[in-house]
Amino acid sequence: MSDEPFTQDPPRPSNRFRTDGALRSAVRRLLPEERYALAAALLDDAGERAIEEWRALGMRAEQSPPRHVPYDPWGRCIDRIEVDPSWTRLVAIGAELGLVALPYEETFGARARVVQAALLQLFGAVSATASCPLAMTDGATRVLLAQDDALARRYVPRLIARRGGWTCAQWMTETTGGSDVGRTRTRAVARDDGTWELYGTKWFTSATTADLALALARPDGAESGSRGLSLFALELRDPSGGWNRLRVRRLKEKLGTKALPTAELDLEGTRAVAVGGLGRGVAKIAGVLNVARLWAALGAVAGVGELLSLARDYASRREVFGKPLREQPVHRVWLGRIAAEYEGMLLLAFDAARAIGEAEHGGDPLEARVLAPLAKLACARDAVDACSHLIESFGGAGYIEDTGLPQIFRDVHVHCIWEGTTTVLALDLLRALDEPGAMQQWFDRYRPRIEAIAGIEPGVGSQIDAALGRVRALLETGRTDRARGIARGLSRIHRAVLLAEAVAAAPDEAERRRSRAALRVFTAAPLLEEDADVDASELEVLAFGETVRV
Ligand code: MFK
Repeated sequence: MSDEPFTQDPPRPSNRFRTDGALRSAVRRLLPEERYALAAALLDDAGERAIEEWRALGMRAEQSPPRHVPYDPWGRCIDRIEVDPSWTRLVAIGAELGLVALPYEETFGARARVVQAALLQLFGAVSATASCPLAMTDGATRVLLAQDDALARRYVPRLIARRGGWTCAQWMTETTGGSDVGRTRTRAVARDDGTWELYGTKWFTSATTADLALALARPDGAESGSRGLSLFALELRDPSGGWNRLRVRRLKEKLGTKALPTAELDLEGTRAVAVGGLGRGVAKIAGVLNVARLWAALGAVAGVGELLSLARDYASRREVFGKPLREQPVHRVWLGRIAAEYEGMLLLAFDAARAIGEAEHGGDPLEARVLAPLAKLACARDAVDACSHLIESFGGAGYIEDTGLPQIFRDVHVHCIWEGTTTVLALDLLRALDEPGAMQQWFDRYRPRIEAIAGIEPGVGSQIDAALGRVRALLETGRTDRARGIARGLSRIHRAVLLAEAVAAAPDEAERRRSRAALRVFTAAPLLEEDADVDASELEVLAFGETVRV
């Protein structure tokens, strides 16, 4: 028996802009040639910094979660939320990188969100969810610019500042429901000076260290349901630095996102101003949701990309049964399948980033409206599955806390829930396609694309065509009980289209080989899993079972 001490060679992180071909080629394809060199330099630098600097900060933040200190040692109520300086630093680094500012600057124009998306791939998984306040700040900036000139002038320069700026939170969820926002109970009471006082409890407020928040409330006398809600902006601190009539009930104990301070807050007359006048609160805050949903899709993909890169490296180091894992055919096949799924979700999230950025520059609003929920629901859910496989690929080490691997898995899971669950997103997608003319327009757009694909990959072309026909037929039945299956099917169809287009656009043989393999492996699984013929009553029995007397 060997007396060698048992140690394992840990996976080594790499500069993912250099080692992740799917990421690099997506950026290259989506950026105008004259802008690619500048973006590549930024991304290469980010890839280097992620290896040690951001990772170390992220690990420290994860190990030093925020704390709520209700009283000082002398009994004074201070109600302070303390976060580790590493977390504050990560939020500042995200702002300095331009994660919030890029879409509002000139440099990359309508494709700025592609650069933002790529930076987020490198920052997202190692930064202890510092992306959360940045996402909401980005969404809030978009809403203020669209809804209220005066508030935009007052706050936007601070929100998009790369140094020393502000972050903005978004408060919707109450105990009455995170999805069913129409049940919001927070009241808004008018003051004589035209401002408002808010009274109520917000049950999940992420990033409670923000400077500004957008919150839904019901002005006294307004109708019930979501139509009676208005959107308000409030500064969390008063001019003396104390809370703006807010009380922290407690911080949440969460499955993941441990470094992120998520609180239950009481609003006790919090001073606020209406955004864009009264009314249409849900429609206004939907502007934050659509941007934050894009961030959620990208954040989920970032988790998969990070774990996949570590798993690939580990497979070269770890020996089993006399050979490195990478030489074991069963392991290669397994990682290859995950890599194909990763490439599909990466292209979908980047396509949503492209579309949203273009819509913000006067482009097609339907594409942005459809792709935001489609990317979020598909990438978030499928990332959990991929990350579950990936932590398994490390064997027991993937289940050990201080490898840092379980954290990525846990943090990815939040993307299925916040900013709308998969079901909410599927229903939102159906609602977007139900707008007058939207469904026809959306499906018409696939026609020329499928014809082009059929020219290069005939089998894939007809597979997509058949799946698209079935999704359309399901949509036309108006059956919301099948919303999740329809949405997932459409997302897989869209991914297959993007993967096929990537093959056609590959600039060289190596990239063509990789992207064709991704397409073939991805389309080897059915694009539409939902069986439209299953009887609803059978599903009901399976979902809830029957209680019997024994
Ligand atoms: C890295 C990423 C980090 C992200 C960090 C975030 C942390 C934050 C934690 C959270 O706060 S998570 C909680 C987030 N909450 C949600 O996502 C809410 C989920 N529920 C929904 O999205 C529901 O679909 C919704 C509340 C919008 C439904 O409410 P209603 O009362 O049924 O609204 P309705 O009648 O469908 O829509 C009202 C208006 O909004 C309509 O406009 P009009 O008045 O002009 O007809 C809709 O068209 C519009 N609308 C709704 N959803 C929209 C939208 N417009 C554009 N885009 C959308 N997605």
